[in-house]
Amino acid sequence: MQYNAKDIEYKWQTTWRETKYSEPKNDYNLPKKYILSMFPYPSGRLHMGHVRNYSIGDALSRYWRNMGYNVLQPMGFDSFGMPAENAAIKHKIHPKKWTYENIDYMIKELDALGLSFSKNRLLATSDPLYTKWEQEFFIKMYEKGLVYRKSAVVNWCENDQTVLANEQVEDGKCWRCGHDVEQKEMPGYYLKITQYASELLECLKDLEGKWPSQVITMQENWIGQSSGLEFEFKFDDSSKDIVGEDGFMVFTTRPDTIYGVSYCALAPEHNITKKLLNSEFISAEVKEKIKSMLNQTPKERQIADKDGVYLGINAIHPLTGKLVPIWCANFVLAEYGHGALMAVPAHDERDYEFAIKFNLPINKIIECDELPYCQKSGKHINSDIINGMDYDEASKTIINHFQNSNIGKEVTNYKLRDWGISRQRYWGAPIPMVHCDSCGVVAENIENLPIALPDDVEITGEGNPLDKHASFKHCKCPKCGKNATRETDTMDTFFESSWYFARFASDDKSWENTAFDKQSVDYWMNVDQYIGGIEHAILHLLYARFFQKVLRDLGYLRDSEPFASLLTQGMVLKDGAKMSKSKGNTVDPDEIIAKYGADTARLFILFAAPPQKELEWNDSAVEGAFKFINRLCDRASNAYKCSVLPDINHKELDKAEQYARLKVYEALKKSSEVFESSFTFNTLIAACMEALNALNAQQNKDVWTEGYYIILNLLEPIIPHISWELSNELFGLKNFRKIELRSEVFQSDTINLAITVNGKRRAEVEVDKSLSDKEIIEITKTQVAKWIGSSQIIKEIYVPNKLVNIVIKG
Ligand code: ANZ
Ligand code: ZN
Repeated sequence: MQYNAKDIEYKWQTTWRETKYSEPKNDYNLPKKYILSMFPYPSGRLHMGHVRNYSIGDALSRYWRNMGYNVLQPMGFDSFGMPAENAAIKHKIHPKKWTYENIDYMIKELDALGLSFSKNRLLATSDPLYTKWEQEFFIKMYEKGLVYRKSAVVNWCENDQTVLANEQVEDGKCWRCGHDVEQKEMPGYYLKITQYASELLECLKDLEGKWPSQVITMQENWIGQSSGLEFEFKFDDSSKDIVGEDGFMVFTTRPDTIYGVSYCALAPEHNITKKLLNSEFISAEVKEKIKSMLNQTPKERQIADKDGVYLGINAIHPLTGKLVPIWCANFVLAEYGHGALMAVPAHDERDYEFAIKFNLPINKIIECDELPYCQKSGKHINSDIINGMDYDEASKTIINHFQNSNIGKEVTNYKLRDWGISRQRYWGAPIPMVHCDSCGVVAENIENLPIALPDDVEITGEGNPLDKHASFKHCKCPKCGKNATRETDTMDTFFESSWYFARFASDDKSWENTAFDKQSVDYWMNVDQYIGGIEHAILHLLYARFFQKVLRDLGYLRDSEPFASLLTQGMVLKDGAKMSKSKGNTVDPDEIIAKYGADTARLFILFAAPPQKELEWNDSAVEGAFKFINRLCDRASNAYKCSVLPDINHKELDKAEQYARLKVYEALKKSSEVFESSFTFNTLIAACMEALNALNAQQNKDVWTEGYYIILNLLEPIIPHISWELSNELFGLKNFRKIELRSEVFQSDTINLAITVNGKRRAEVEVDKSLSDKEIIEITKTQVAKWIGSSQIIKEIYVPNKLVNIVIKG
């Protein structure tokens, strides 16, 4: 057969569309698999990273369909966000038009790859019907106290003119444009992800072995749980008068070091620091110092030398009663613990550096040779009630003492911060809140949703166009009916990607009337296999886990975790660097499809590397994939048409025929392991190639036909178009089903043995099982005669079914 990729692919893509091959069945009694690839941003064109991601997802989907499962593999677009607006500013095209035109084009590209996505459930997150439900979630979360408004210092990107979440700042730079992030105080809405910190951490344990350990560790660190003691340092009388407060709280993970405290330090943003800054008590010089620290971004502070200033006030040590000086220091984080710490320079690196610089006392309280000594092991000294104790005992004793005396308590702290979701941009979901002079901040009435984005805006790049849109901005208060103003900030687009997977799981016919149709969502959720880039290890994957739990608690969803299993695919490289427009090393998927066809592209991508690893683009390997498909077509003439597999008596076959069958069934055996756990498609493809070669080394038509049938079955998830074409010719598409292994193929009368001489592997030999140990040793000796030479044989060791080791002298 002459291989004509273009016609074949067009033909089968048409068939799949017309027969609704890719649509899941509405039969909730069938076993199901929900396979999901991370949906794309509609930037305009697919890149090779997408092709890789979706080829993996489609291979898994097709495999499970062939195994008789009801498969949901949906697709959609994460279609709100800044690039659309930036394109609008640059090319004077409306973000909506730009977005939906891109979506139309990308759908064509996805179709051209033969990806079996459900079309009924296609969605774009900028659809008003999507906005409607997420605004409802927002309001329900607000009613539950999971959304709140506050003014806070936020990450501000001047280039994108918007606030960024902590998760969206990478090394002090904007995750989108790379511009330096500034600190700016601004009001905004926050989602209380911190309320779920412990559960988010706890549930990670259940994901072990099912999610990459790297992702689990990154999330653990990001959540950053630590437990310790919190207590109040009381001021001495004169400081109390100056500040007008009793004291301040500190958090320590090392209560055992309490006798080593020689000063306390407050963050520059700490309330008490601010009070002093606005008072007459501290000198202009001290104020200058504080102001200079306030002007540093957290990132600058991290790399800056330790710096600080004495605030002229003192606290009383809770156990010794001694005076402790209070400093303001640049290494104290305003947003962690209480923004204040007890410093133990002898046993903490940062406290030590600071003490050396400002000549503060260093009290050693754990036996050690060198300072600072930051380990926990060692006996406590100079520590009154905990003298002689080790870390565990000392910690417990101090915590008990504080708790029993009611002056402190054991607490757990998290690094995780609440998620700021306000964005000062147009192309996003409006935050459904209203500001009323009489009622304050009021949630919109659910009946009024969606609060849709107006289309008639002028996008200039300066300020938020919604602020200048009178009919959007001016509204009636949902509570008192008076004139009010609508919130003009829009939501972080990660809000949309935090629940799209559950929306897909809901029957599309219900989308008008409900966020989720319970029966459908309970059947499909959770996602059996999620596939996407490791770059989402924290951001999206943490937010999605949080949403799943919130939506569960709001009664929408049942499960606690959205993604049962996660596969993070590696990057696509060319010339050793990640393919990117800026480096100019991209390969356009459309061109590869036009030249070779989608099957070649898919085969190359799945053959070149295991999916978790980086994939280096290689033109000659693409050519090789194309040649393999051609060879597969050529071989079709060796098989005959049939509707039932030939009945083969394995025992009656000759060696080459038996070997060919063995290779075919080995590939079949491998397929379940590959599709169900390891995902090393490359090894399966290699096994199919080997099987095809083995078939070619024999002439039995029955063996050919059976082998060819099975190989097409195994390759269908990878190269679907040509597999359907060839199958249809020969077998009438009957072979896309579960094929049982045949045990007799694996039963052999011979065994393979390795032969080693003095422990070094020298040869391999196939021997008849019925031979005695002695006979076997004699045969193997002749095989390695050249390594034995004239040397004396000292020992002959036979490890049954494995190897023979010959030990010689010299
Ligand atoms: C005394 C001490 C002695 C501490 C010692 C450590 C070692 P993790 O483990 O990351 O949770 N700390 C508390 N609040 C802070 C803040 N707002 N900014 C910067 N540092 C702060 O860190 C907890 C430890 O970091 C606390 O335990 C505190 O120093 C400091 F040998 O207290 B420790
Ligand atoms: Zn009102």
